[in-house]
This record gives sequence, C-alpha cells and structure tokens, in this order.
Amino acid sequence: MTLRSNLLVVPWPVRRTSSYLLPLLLLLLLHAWRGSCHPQCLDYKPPFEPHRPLVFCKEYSKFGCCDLEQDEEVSTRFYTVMDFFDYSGFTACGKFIRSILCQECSPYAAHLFDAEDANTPMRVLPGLCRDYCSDYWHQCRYTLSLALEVLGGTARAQGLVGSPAQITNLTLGLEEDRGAFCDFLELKDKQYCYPNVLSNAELNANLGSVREDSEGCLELCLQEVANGLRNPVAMIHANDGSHRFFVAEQLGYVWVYLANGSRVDRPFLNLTQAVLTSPWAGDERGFLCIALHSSFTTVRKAYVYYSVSVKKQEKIRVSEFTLSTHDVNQLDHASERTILEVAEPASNHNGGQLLFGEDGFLYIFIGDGGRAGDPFGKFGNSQNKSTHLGKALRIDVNDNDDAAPYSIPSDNPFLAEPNAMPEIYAYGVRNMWRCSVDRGDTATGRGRGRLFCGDVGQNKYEEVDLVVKGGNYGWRAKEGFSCYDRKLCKNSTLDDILPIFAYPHKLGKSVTGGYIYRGCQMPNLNGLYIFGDFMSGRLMSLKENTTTGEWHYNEICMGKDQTCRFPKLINSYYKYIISFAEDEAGELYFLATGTPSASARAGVIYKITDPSKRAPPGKCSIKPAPVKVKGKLVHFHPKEEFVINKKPTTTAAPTTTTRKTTTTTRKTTTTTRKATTTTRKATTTAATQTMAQRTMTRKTATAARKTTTTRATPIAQITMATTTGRRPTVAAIRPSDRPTTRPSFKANGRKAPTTSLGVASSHRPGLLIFLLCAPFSLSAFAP
Ligand SMILES: *[C@@H]1O[C@H](CO)[C@@H](O)[C@H](O)[C@H]1NC(C)=O
Ligand SMILES: *[C@@H]1O[C@H](CO)[C@@H](O)[C@H](O)[C@H]1NC(C)=O
Ligand SMILES: *[C@@H]1O[C@H](CO)[C@@H](O)[C@H](O)[C@H]1NC(C)=O
Ligand SMILES: *[C@@H]1O[C@H](CO)[C@@H](O)[C@H](O)[C@H]1NC(C)=O
Ligand SMILES: *[C@@H]1O[C@H](CO)[C@@H](O)[C@H](O)[C@H]1NC(C)=O
Ligand SMILES: *[C@@H]1O[C@H](CO)[C@@H](O)[C@H](O)[C@H]1NC(C)=O
Ligand SMILES: [Ca+2]
Ligand SMILES: [Ca+2]
Repeated sequence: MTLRSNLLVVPWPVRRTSSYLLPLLLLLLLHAWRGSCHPQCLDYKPPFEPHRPLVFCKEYSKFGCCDLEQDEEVSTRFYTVMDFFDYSGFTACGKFIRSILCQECSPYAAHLFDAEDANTPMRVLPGLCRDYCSDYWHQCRYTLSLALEVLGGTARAQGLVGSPAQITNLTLGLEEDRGAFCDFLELKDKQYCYPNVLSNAELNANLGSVREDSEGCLELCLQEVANGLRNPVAMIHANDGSHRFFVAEQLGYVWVYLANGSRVDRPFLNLTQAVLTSPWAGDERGFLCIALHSSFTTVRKAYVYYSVSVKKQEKIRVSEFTLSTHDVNQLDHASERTILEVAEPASNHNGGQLLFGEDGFLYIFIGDGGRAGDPFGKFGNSQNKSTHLGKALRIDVNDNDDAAPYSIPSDNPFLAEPNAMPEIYAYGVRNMWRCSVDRGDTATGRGRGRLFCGDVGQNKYEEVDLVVKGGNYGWRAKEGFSCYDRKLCKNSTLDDILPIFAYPHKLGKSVTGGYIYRGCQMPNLNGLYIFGDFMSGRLMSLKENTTTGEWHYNEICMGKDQTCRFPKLINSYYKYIISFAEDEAGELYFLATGTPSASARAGVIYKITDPSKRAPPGKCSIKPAPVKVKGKLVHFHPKEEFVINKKPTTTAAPTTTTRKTTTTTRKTTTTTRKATTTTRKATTTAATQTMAQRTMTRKTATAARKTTTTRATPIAQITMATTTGRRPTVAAIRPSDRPTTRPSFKANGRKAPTTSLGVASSHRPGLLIFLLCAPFSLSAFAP
C-alpha cells in the first residue's frame, strides 16, 4: 500500500468528504508505543535504496521508503499546501511542512506514523518531538489543518474515514493551545520522534545493514513456503523461466510447486517402490538428490541419486529420467536409465549430491562408504583413488542418447594415473552433504562457478570446502584442520586442501552445506555463504574478504522483538536443517524438519529474508512463464507463526542420531500443532462519535475560509490481522532459545597450518558492513 492520493492534485476548495478526525482522537486516547522499533515502511516492508536519487526528500535519497515517484507525490502535496502562503509564510513554514511531509520516506516511517502497532490507528501526521513541535507551533501553528487536509487522502487510503469538518474543528481547538497541539503531534518515544530519529547515532550507524545482535549474530527472518513434507532433502529449479521448484522427499517423491506456491498433486517422480530407506530417524539412505539437465529447456532430462538394494547388496544409484512428452510436471517413469551404481559397504555415508557445474558436466558427491573413521582398505576409501567412494566425480551426460550413458571429460584430473578411477574430480571427501555452484556477483561476475560443499565430520569438526579440480580434501588424514589419522596426516605426499571454515562439535555435529546468496531481493546478503547444521539447528554465514581470501564467520539468528514483524514473516524454524536451496531468481531457502524421519510430515521450506533492507520496488519483479498443469493443484496454507518474546511450549525432542553413525534408534515423535489467531480491531469511543457530527469552521495562515458539513461519518477503523500465540512443537529454534555456546571458530584459506586457527576476530562487529546510509543531514529546506 503506497501513500498515493488523487485528492492531492485536486484544487484546494474542492473538498471531499472524509473523516480522519476520529482516528486522530483515538490516537490521543490510545497512543502508547510498546516494544522496540526497527526500520519499516508504511507498506510494512523494509526500507530500500531508491533506483534514482530523490529530488524533494533528499535526505532519504540513499535509504528510505520512497522511490522517485513517491518523492514527486510528496513534493506535489507540499506545493499544494504552499499555495496558500505568501513569501514570508513560505519561508517560515515551508521547512516544517516539507520535513513533516517527507517523513513517509523515512526508514522509520512505520514507527513515526504508528503503523507498526495494530492496537493503535495509524497517524495522519508523523510523530514529532516535543521541542520541535513547540517551534512548529510558535512559527506556523495554523498550517496544521492544511497539512492534515493534504494528507486526508492518505488517511483515506489507509482506510480511515471522516470529514474535513471534523478536522477543522479539531485543529481549530488545537491551533490555539500549544499543549494540546503538541500532545496531538508528539511521539512519546524520545529516541524515535522526529527529528531526534535522525540524530540518533546508534540507530543510524548501521541503518540499512544486516542487523546484528550484541554478539555479532545476523538477525534474519523467514517466510514459510511449503510444509507437511517428509524429510525434504532437496529443492531445485528448472531454470526455464517457469519459476517452478521441485522438492524431493527422502522416501522417493519429487513434487512440483508452481511460482505461486501451489503444488501439483501428482508427483513429478514417484520412486518410492525402488528407494531403500526406513522411517528411522537418522536413516541416511533414501532418495537423496535430483538435478535437472543444465539445458533443461532443450534437454528434457533429470538425474536422480538414491539408495537401492540389489540382490541384498546396498548401493547408491545415479540414474536418468526423461520428461513426459504430455505433462511438463511429470517425468516419464518408464524412462529410467542407470548412469552409475556404487556398492555401499555400510548404510551410512552415502553422499547424495548431484549438480551440474558451470562447465555443463554432472558432478556426483559420494561418501566414504560408512562406518566410522573410513576403515576400509589400507588407508580408507577417501584417499584411495581406485574407488568411487569418498570422492567428488565429474562426468559428461550430454549427447548420450545413442551412446554410453556418460563419458569422461577430457580434462578430468587423474586420467593419467594408473588405477585411478577416471570419473574422479576431487578426493579425500568424507560425506559431502550439500554442495552448490556460485552464480557469481551479479554486477562483476566474480566468484562465478565456484563449488562449495559442506563435508560432515567424524567426531570433532564440521567443515566447508571450496572444491577444485584434483583437490584432496584430506579425509581420513584430517578432520577439519586437525589430524585424524596421524600417520597419513604427516605424509608429505598428502598435499591436501584445507576447508575455508570448520567448526567444533559443540556448535553442531553435522554440517549442511548452503549457497552463496546472489538473489535480487536481499541486497545486503550478496556474496554471503549461508549454511547450517543438521543437529544443532544453527544457521551460519561466511563472508569472503576478497583482498585476503579469508572467510569470516557470523552466526545467523532469528530477529528478536519487532525485527521480523513484517507481513508473512516468521522468526522460528524447525531445527533439523536438511538442505538449502535457491530458486530461479537466486533467492535462498532452507529445508528443515521437526522430526527427522522419512515418514513424518514435519518438514517445512523456509525462505531467508533480510528485514533490514529490500531491493527497490519493481527491481526484482519476475514474470513466471505459464505452466500447463494437468490434474489438480494443492494450495499452500502456512502453518508457522511469528513468535514474539514468548517461551514456546516444547514437547520432547525426537530421538535421532547423526548421519555419520550407524542408526539403531527407531523412535519418532510426532506432534500436533495448534495455532491461535487473534484479530485485533481498533476500538472507538462514544465521545468521538458525537464529535464527528459537528459543523465547524477553519482558518489557515493565509486565508480564512468556511467549510460546512453536516455529514455524519462512520467510525474509524483499522483492522489488522495479527497472529500471536503459541508456536508449537518439537525441536524448533526461536529467537529466544538459540544455542548459547560462543565458540572459538576456525577459518582460513588453502594450506594453512594444521593447528586450529582461532577467528575470534570473526565476532568483531561490523564485518558485514554495508554502510549505505550515511547519517542524515538535516539540510532542512531543499527546494
Ligand atoms: C497458481 O497458478 C496456477 C496455474 O497458473 C493456477 O491454476 C492456480 O489457481 C494458482 N494458485 C493460486 C493459489 O493462485
Ligand atoms: C507411488 O507409487 C507407489 C507404488 O509404486 C504407489 O503405491 C503410490 O500410490 C504412488 N503414490 C502416488 C502419490 O502416486
Ligand atoms: C583401494 O580400493 C580398491 C577398490 O575397493 C581396493 O581393491 C584396494 O585394495 C584399495 N587399496 C588400498 C591400498 O586399500
Ligand atoms: C605416503 O603416502 C603414499 C601414498 O599416498 C605412500 O605410498 C607412502 O608409503 C606413504 N608414506 C608413509 C611414510 O606412510
Ligand atoms: C580485508 O582484510 C584486510 C586485511 O586484514 C582488511 O584491511 C580489510 O579491512 C578487510 N576487508 C573487509 C571488507 O573486511
Ligand atoms: C468543536 O469541538 C468541540 C469539542 O472539542 C465542541 O465543543 C465544539 O462545539 C465544536 N465546534 C463546532 C463548531 O462544532
Ligand atoms: Ca554407506
Ligand atoms: Ca577435509
């Protein structure tokens, strides 16, 4: 909802019936600000950096709530008011009127206009500080009615109704009495009232940057995108303009979601019959990944990675399916063609990542085979290039219709090495769980094609790797930065590549690799690698210092208090973070569940959102290509709720084991959820109703005019659905209860010493500085 009004260009004497008196009075009665405040616009969205600098409200050119178009509207309103002034009136009052009208462009507009609190009606004029109000009263008190008149359209746009006459009477009374005048205009909050809000160094220093809590944790919010999923292991897009996404469940289903959130009720793929898995919490076998051909619009093929039992031998299988010729939302189930099978010596560590690189080749990430400590052979599988286990493979599946299912790219790194498997791209991998390709910086292309993976550790460290051709990622010689097998670790031929980051097990016990954010909607997050931990539920981020190549760590936590109080946003999630995803536009998501069992419908997809800054309106609009849907659609109904300072009711957490131990636990807990929704309404009093029916006169600074109205008007009302109440269930992470451990982390680039590198420095505030908004100057009167 923008503040646009046709009324504003209507010549002054042409009055329309409106009533904003009541809300104004209500405001006096009910005004009470609760809770902290944060940058937010009148449309209940985060502020932004306008495409083009503003001309009128220049102080909000860099960051605020107006684009150039809104700025022009504010300017029009200003001149509408100023038409009533002679030169001296213009000089005396122009600056007040300008500043007051420009506050809808302030990044704190929602606060200044009381739009954030559903219990109070929105103000028609922004809340002023007492001293400023006194000045205003002394110099230009008779402009109040004009300003209110001009903003009347705004009031109506906000759903307020009333009559100009009411305003007139109100302002007549107010204009004579400084106390009443400033009671009316004052915002009690001394830090946030205008103009104090501009000079508050603390507020403005990091305005527009990702909000950090006192410990450097980045406060982000989430949006629920899908729910009821059974261990959702992967979410991908087709890169075909449809903006569909495809979500895989561990038990062997892949579902199509349309751009508008509806799900096609027939599965894209139903492999449940063939997939080997179980409902045990922590079973690592199952349908683990799907990748669509990198030229999916022309090569209509999908690749899948799943566990299978062949003659009682457990294997992982990578196979190819072709899109159905009569339904773009379904694979041809009869078209399966096996690409690769690898025997699995144990039920854990099955890897499970498939993706297409920038080079158009298919990458396959296979675990070390299982058990603990990579016990197979003389020095384990991962360092043994004669096996596919413990490797990242790279194959060419292009043009395979009349030939072998795949060929070996001619520059694979170990083709010349006797006994080495030709598919190997990198080795020394333990159990890479979730890898992604960097799209590169949207402006410079920097980073494009980089391959990031989370490699799950043994019993001490979890790591994030930047995977390059021929690289040895160290396992089982090393776990993270430290030696695991001392003898192998000391071998000078190891020549391994250290992780870009590793964290100890007190922070989490099973890394889930994520993505570098390259989307459009969250400009602050550009270049941030966002990942998580399956066991602890910790969300984390790494930011590269492009000068030094070092990666700096910041935890990500959920925005507290009002920070996530935007429509549709939530600030809690289920803690078992299974996977991350990006959509066609590059926006980031993660998939988590409250009950990590392939049979529990407790999985939710969350979109990651930065409440501090959004892209300017219109910049990120997409137009999904139409998709022909056969069969029925299932509409999305969000279930998760915004939590505010509330200790949740928590039932016993489900028992589970990590991906890297053999699972024997068979307990799963399911819970039911309850949501309470309350709708709040602004109430009115009888007194205000009587007043609404009076006739009044009005005076302005330059002209005295008479207006009469006898029209009684409806009661002001703002109805705003606000959800509160319990946020249920198992193992969720909320702003109030994120893990408190404050660890010493490790991070570095290639070939650092094998000892831990503390990066206590990564907690330095301001590592993520996007200082977009210099402190405002009160350059008063621009035009
Ligand atoms: C989503 O889009 C599909 C196809 O365009 C349409 O049939 C369906 O009704 C839409 N769903 C919603 C909730 O708008
Ligand atoms: C999936 O396939 C299995 C058997 O192969 C069948 O029993 C089940 O109903 C199918 N599910 C759906 C949703 O089509
Ligand atoms: C390497 O793996 C191959 C295939 O599993 C196996 O035959 C061989 O013995 C292993 N080599 C060592 C040194 O363990
Ligand atoms: C070092 O590793 C190589 C193979 O990776 C092996 O041939 C050699 O024997 C090892 N040296 C020692 C001292 O273990
Ligand atoms: C990158 O590191 C260098 C050297 O430590 C430092 O001077 C610089 O401020 C860092 N850049 C950022 C963006 O943090
Ligand atoms: C204006 O409102 C006051 C109450 O604030 C009332 O006493 C007065 O009669 C009204 N004036 C007119 C002209 O209706
Ligand atoms: Ca295995
Ligand atoms: Ca490693």
